[in-house]
Amino acid sequence: MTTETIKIEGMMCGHCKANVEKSIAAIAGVSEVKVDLEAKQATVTFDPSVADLETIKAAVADAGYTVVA
Ligand SMILES: [Cu+2]
Repeated sequence: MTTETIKIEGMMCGHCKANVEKSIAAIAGVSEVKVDLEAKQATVTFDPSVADLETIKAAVADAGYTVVA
């Protein structure tokens, strides 16, 4: 398992937070996701042999938010 933190712009409220969490949690290989609305970041724990950071970032973008790092 590996844990990565990604910075996300565009999350305004608890609904956005839930949206991002749901989108990331739906990816195969992701075991845990925590979104911090105030810090504008998501901390994701995943199995790197199944999921990768690019897939996770793409899911955030697909949900309508901007990955900045
Ligand atoms: Cu919102």
